[in-house]
Amino acid sequence: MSSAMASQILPTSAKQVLTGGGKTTDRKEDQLNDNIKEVNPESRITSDYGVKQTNTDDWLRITRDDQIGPMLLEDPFGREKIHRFDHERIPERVVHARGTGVFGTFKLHTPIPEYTKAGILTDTSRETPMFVRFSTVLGSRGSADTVRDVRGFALKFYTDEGNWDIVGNNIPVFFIQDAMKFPDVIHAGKPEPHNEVPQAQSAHNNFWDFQYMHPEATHMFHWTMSDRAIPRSYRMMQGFGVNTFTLQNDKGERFFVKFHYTPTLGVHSLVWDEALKLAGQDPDFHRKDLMEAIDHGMFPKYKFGIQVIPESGEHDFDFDILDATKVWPEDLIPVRYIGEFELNRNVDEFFTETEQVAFCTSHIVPGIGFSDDPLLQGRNFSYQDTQITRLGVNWEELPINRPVCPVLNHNRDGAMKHTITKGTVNYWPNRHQAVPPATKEEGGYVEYAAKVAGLKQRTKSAKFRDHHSQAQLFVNSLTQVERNHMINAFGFELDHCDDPIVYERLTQRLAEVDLSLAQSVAQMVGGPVPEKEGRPNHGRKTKGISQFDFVPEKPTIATRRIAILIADGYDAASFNTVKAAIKAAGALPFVIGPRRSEIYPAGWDKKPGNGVVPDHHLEGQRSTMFDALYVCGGVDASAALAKSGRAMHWIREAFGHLKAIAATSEAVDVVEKAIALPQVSVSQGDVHESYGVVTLRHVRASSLKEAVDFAKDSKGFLEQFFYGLSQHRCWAREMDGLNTQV
Ligand code: HDE
Repeated sequence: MSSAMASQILPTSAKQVLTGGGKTTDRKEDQLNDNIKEVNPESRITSDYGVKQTNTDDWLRITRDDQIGPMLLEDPFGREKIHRFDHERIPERVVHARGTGVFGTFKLHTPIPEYTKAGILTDTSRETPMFVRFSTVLGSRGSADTVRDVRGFALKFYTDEGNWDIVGNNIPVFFIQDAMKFPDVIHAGKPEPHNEVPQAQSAHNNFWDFQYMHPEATHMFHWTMSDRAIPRSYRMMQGFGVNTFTLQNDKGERFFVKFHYTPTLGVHSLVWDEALKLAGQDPDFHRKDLMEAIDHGMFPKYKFGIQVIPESGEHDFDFDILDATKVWPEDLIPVRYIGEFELNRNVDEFFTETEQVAFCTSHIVPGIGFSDDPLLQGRNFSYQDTQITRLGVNWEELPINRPVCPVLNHNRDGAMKHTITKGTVNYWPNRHQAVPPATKEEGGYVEYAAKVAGLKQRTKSAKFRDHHSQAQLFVNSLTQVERNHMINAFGFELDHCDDPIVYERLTQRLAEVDLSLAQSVAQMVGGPVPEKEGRPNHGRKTKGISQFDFVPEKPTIATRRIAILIADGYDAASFNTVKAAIKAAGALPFVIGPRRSEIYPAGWDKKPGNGVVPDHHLEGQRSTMFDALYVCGGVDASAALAKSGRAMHWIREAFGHLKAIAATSEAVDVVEKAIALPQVSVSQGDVHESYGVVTLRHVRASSLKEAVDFAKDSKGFLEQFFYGLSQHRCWAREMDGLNTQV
């Protein structure tokens, strides 16, 4: 095999080995590289114990006169191959089984020594390597990415003082206040016990039965019925540590803290119909989206922020700050952004990195501590325990989990121990003074000396019993668009419950939060429509709840996927201009034709090289996989597209999913045929815009001069098209009821 051939088929890491590899600026990457098996043109298949094999296809067997005889148990290679295969699977995570991971780097820009002595939060010269795993909660490892669910957003910082994990979600609150309820909420959400239905869905009797029976879930289930539970991309999703942690400074003072991470691309979601379709059309949609962006060098970035409350302020609020079913409203406690992380490297191997990565909320570093948040306290027990079941007791020696700082102690043995510790003693204290604990001055972790006194009992403080105020705060803070989506989400979920007691009671619970919401849902799903509010709505709102609060300051279409529809006879000038402009704006153009072989422009011979080979064909992909659509003109191309039911469906569906659509010359007729465009609302020269559909009718570029003219004309056209896309979706289309043609 030539090295050129090898570099085509080998994974990135192996390519690095072939091309010399070398040290990077990332300590974790260097450490991982030491574990990478070298693959080079001289590599040959060996058994696991190192013997080169000549045949890996035929089991050793008896043959006679070209007749096949019995296989021999003796064959060590045959047995090794099958035995290894039989044991390839490890238990999937009991929750968050479906996920994807990437590497990244954290950089601090604003040190906070006033709150903490943690090096990662005080030293701006550091670049801390990270591993991040995104996940859904309920589905199995093979389930679809776009289902309605909470998303896990777990961070592992490989700091100089040890690993620090924030095992967060994309929703800032949780269903339960006490870890002891976790098996119940998860059992209720997972497939039902009698038939293992449904997969990766909360739309079933048991889930909603539990939500009603367990009122502390009220706030959280409003979040999961909002658009937060159907993100457009992991790159456009917030993350939250959810639990209340503490920070401790050099003076020994302690502060309560919540961690936030906010994407620079804004917070955006799919629309529900699109999410449903994608679950079948491209179950890997989110993981592919993330890998694609990183492969293109479009590294997702997130601002890292903190909300801080001094220890003395613990009881200053009408909610308990240790209650994970409550947010700390941003109007009261603003988020202060102190750093940024970017995700910049895809894994080399999914199993050894993403599947074997293991997070623990209990993994904190000096300067960071726990609080008495009862959910956090339980989590601190659970994660270490689950990793032992999933990966074995030596899971922290696995390359992906290993800290970048020295690890040395007297823990020993257990299955699959890798490291070899020299020395004659494995206990402390010992006569050699070998491996003593560290002092504070040496960077040892010193627990905060908290005073604790009280009664031992199974109860929580009174503020923990208010389950409605923040649910109201959430609903009140949504925009009309978001509220409508939430009503439809409740409608969908409760429609999948066939036990009337489940959906009837749930709508009664909704009336304790917002009467008109409850009425709308009850009308959709059946059962008595509540007439009276269960309790008065306090009417308060706060920022940081609505996704519209996170629109990037400067409109951007960076990283967005734009489909360009063409057919034979397309107009090359407009095609080239628009495609180049999309790239220049940092977005990704994808050419879609009736076939994935060369498509020829108007006025050119159908000779290889004169046209363009599309990235996909109309049947191979769907509009759901793109953020916007440009339909390119040309007489023959437009006639062909207008005749294609699938092309019509692409346009209609993109319109129904509120996406920006643009068309030039004859393609304007194609778009108008597909969708009943309402009256043109904005018209600027030849450019017309109506409900996010931007058209430029008079383009003809049969000559160079005309092509240049088009490039000039297209300025307003492209600006409007791109602006529409930067707003993510055309909400006016939905508000005015025009999106029904999906
Ligand atoms: Fe988890 N959770 N969890 N969880 N969780 C796990 O640990 C658990 C909770 C979260 O990408 C498990 O390694 C308990 C809240 C994420 O590998 C397990 C309680 C939040 C991930 C576990 C909670 C999370 C997990 C399963 C209630 C948001 C995926 C596999 C006290 C802040 C991490 C594993 C990854 C995974 C237990 C509640 C987030 C069983 C007992 C609240 C992102 O240990």
